[in-house]
Amino acid sequence: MTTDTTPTGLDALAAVERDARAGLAAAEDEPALEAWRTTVLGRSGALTGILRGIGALEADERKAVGQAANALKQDLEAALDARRAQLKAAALAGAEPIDVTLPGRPRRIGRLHPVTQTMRHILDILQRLGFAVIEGPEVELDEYNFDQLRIPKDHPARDMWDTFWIAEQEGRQGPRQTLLRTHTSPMQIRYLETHEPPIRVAVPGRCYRYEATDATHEWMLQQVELLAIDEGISLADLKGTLHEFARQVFDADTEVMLRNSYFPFVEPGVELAVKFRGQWLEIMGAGMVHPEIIEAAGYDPTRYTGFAAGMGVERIAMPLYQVDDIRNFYQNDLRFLSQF
Ligand code: FA5
Repeated sequence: MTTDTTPTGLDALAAVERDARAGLAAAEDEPALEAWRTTVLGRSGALTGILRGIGALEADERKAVGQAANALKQDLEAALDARRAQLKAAALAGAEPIDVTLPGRPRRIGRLHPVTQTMRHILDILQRLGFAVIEGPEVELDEYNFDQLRIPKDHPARDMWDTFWIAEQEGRQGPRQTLLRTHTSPMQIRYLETHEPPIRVAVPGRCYRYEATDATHEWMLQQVELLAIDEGISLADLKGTLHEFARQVFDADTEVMLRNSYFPFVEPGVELAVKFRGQWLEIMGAGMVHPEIIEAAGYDPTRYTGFAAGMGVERIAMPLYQVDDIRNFYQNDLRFLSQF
C-alpha cells in the first residue's frame, strides 16, 4: 500500500484527464490550442510526466497505469484534432459569405496629364514635319539665357523675362551666374555650338518666370523651341511651317493670326495667336534668326539663314481642352484632371 501523498498512478491520471478536458473545452483559438498541447502532451507536459514515472511504480500498478496513460494520450490527441476542426468550422460559419455573382470592382486607371498629352501631340506633329527632338538644361547660365541671345545685362529687354536667379557658380573662367531658364531659346545657342547646318530641331522643356500668375500666366510653363537653319530659309518657310503646325495641332476651323512682335534674337519677329472664347490668345513667339547669332556661331549669315519659334504648351492646351484658366493645370485637383 502506498502512503505517498503525491498523486501517482490512476488517481493522478484521472486528475490530469479532468484538467486536460476542461482546458481543451476552454481553448478558443489556435494559440490557445498550442499552449494546451504543450502543457498536457508536450515534453514537460502533465501526461508526459506520468508516462515517465511509470517505471518507478510497482509491477502490477505499472501495467494498469501504463495502459490507461497510453490510451488517454491517444484520446487527448484525437480530442485536440476534433476541437481544432470545431473551431475552424465555427470561424467559417461566422465569416461573411462571398457572393461570386457580384460584378468586380473597377480599378482606377491612371492617365496622362492634359499638358503631357498636348506636349506629345505637338512633338508628334513636329517630328512629322522633320524636326528632331532634343533637350537641354533647366538650370541655365546667364550668358545662354540672355547675353548670347542679344539680351545684355541692364538692357531693357531683360524685363521681358522676370527671372528666378540661382547662386553664382565657379566656372573655368571665374564665377558664372546661373538661373532657372526663362525660355527654351538658350538651346538655340547651345545647339549651334556643337552642330552644323542644316539644322532642324525641336526642344521641349520646362521654363520658369518670377511673375504674378493670372488666367494666362503661370510661374512654371512648358515650351517647345523650334530652330531651323539652312541655306535659303526665308520668312515664307516660317509662315508655312507655322500655318501647317497650327492646322494640325488644332481643329481645321480654329482661327489663328500671325502678327508683328519683337524679340532681340530674331529679325523680324512675329507672334502667333489663336481665337479662344472670342479673344486672341498668344501661343508662340517666332521670327527669323538674327544674323548676328548665325555669325557668332561661325557661319556666314549671307549664306545661312533660319527661323526660330518658342511656343507655350499650356497655352495650346487651353483651347484644345477648353480650359479658360491656365492655373487649373497645376493645382492637382483630381476632379479637374480626371476629365481628360
Ligand atoms: C519667348 O519665351 C521667346 N523665347 C520665344 C521665341 C523663341 C521668340 C524663338 C522668337 C524666336 P515669350 O516670353 O513671348 O517669348 O513666350 C513664348 C510663349 O510662351 C508665349 O507665346 C506663351 O505661349 C508662353 N508663355 C510665356 N509666358 C508664359 C507664362 N507666364 N505662362 C504660360 N505661358 C507663357
